Amino acid sequence: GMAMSPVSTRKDGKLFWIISDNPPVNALGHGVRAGLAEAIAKGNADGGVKAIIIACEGRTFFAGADITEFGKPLQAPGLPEVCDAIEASEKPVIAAIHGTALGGGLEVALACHYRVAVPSAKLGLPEVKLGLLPGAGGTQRLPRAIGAEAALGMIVSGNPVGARAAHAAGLVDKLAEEDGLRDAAADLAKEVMDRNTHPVTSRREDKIRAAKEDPGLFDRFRKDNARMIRGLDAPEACIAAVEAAVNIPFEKGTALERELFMKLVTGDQSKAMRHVFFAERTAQKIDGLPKDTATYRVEKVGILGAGTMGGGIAMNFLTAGIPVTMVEREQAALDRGVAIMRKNYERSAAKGKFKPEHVEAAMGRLNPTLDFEALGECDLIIEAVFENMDLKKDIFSRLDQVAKPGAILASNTSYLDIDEIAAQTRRPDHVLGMHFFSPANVMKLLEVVRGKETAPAVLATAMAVGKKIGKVAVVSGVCHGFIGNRMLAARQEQANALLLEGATPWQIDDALTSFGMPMGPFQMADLAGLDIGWNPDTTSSSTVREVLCEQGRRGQKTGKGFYDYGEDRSRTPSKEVEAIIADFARKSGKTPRDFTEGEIRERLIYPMINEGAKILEEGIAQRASDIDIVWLYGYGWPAWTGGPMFWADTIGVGRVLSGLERHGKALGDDFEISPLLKTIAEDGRRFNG
Ligand code: 3H9
Repeated sequence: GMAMSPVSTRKDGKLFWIISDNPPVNALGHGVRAGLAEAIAKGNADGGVKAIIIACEGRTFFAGADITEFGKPLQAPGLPEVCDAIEASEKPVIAAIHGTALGGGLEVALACHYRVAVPSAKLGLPEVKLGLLPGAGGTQRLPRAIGAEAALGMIVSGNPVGARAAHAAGLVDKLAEEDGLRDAAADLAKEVMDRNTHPVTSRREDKIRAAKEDPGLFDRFRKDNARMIRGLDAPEACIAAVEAAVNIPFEKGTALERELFMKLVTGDQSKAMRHVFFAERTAQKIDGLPKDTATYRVEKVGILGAGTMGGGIAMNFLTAGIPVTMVEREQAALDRGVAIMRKNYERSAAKGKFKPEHVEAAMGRLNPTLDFEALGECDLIIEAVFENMDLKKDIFSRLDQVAKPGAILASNTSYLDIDEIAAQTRRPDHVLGMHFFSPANVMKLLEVVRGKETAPAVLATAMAVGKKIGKVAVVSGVCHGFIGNRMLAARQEQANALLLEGATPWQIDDALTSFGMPMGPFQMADLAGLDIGWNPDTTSSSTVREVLCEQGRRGQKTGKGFYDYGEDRSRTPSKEVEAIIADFARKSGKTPRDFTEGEIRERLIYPMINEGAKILEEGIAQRASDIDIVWLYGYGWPAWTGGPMFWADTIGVGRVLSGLERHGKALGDDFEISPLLKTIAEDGRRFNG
């Protein structure tokens, strides 16, 4: 009944307030929709009411439909009906917007006759990021409010705009003072309540006229954004719906929108992308740790090493406003590192991602020094020197000497045993791994490696720090390579074996890029440099990679590796490399054969899933969705498949098992199928619940 409704109403003279209070983000679940519909009817039925205002309590205006309701039977009223009822209200309805008016939230606002917002508010239609299109009239009303071209940009990117920009575009009618939203809404209501007519977005024609006269707009947009929308179903649906807004009547346009929405919401891509949305948030939760576990203050960060990783890691903190002391052993290395950081910032500024004055502000927070003792004042110290256990052990025992009591000591190691490193200190409870992914200032993943003795508060602090610098942090236990690189190694082993069995590097890479990965293992190797860990003094032609290095093919930086590279870094398959591989295979007694793309893909991806299952059964990852997040944000796994474990769920874990069994011996003498994977397959269950 109404008593439990998250929506309440209040009469204030001639004004009728409709207030939603549905924490945390005022999602438009069934209760809110029913409450809104009832309240609009009530306001219209009351003869004394002249204007209606919709506002929200808590941190935000409606942030969208309730995503947890998707995939379940709809409980009436649906959001499109609620929006239509708002728009059909005889009395003007004013939306009072703070926080984020997103998705269904902006659709409600668009159905209102007027919109007032505080300057800090953000407005957007992010449905595309969930594999959807706005399904409550947004694709039809937004173009009518701001024009088709601007609407395409917002709907297909899914990125919100600030209230000031929205005001300039005509999406917001009035900007309020930051703390004066309700007053401003009431003022506007009083100003308009005696007018005879009010703007009805669905009836507007003025803003879509330009697109009617320029029908080529849509194909141009498709072409210009081909890269961004590759592989995805939702963007094309968004474009088609906006095109309909321009060309056919509103009622027909909304019918098309509805049809497209239903198709997408029940499809695999949107299911996967909704999984990603919740997986990202679930990753923050640490088993056995209360949500309110106290954290340490991190106001000053130390970074040891000014190389590519150290510099990239430092930039995250500087950008977030946190001062960094960066220590190197030699002035030249320090200068080089600082110069690269500055260049990276300036490049971002040139691309418009950063204001020039922010470059100076960020660099101004950096204290580059050769003085190891300067780390003594830091709350968190991250070691980012090269991968060598003896070196790291030495560094951690020295860090333990200079770091202040309570300081957290973290290693950016990608493979090494954190417990062994922690044992070098008198504070193993204050040691953990913080593993960033290259380029560290760009990739969103942070693996937080929990040592045997890492204290809860230390773990919670590292997770909070990750969030503060805009990363998605995932907890991993200690093992060789942690979650991400351990699975990468399983894939690499198969890639190397496939080469000798007759698959070419380009076939192998293509099998992954056509799946949606940004690059394959051999493109990745060329980019990183084939000579990482290669020693010209001890090289013995024992792997294809060694032979390539011996012949001067050391990757992109030498113009050739597995591929040949042009001046513009364009990549072409190399006959020379094919000959080297064939020769190598012959010497190892292998007879090359042909492979289909499907077989290559199975050989590469199924063993990764198997490794993921082992990571789960050993308790290295807390949950399958954490593994998905690692691959999505650390390696660019395509979001529309939901990550490796969710993809396995989608195609069926049984299919993965039978594939692994079918490949049998080819997977290697040491290859073992994970007992967990086997059980899940045999029970017909899923990794992700
Ligand atoms: C849509 O609207 C479709 C319509 O066009 C058509 C309908 C017919 N539903 O992110 P946070 C939860 S599609 C359910 O940590 P922040 C979230 O899981 C929707 N739950 O906070 C988390 O739960 P927990 C279009 C939701 O301050 C908690 O709220 N809208 C929803 O960092 C806090 O979230 C979107 O895509 C939801 N819609 O960021 C917007 N939203 O605490 C999605 C959040 O248990 N939301 N939760 O882990 C966001 O982008 C961010 O949550 C927001 C706040 C920016 C609002």
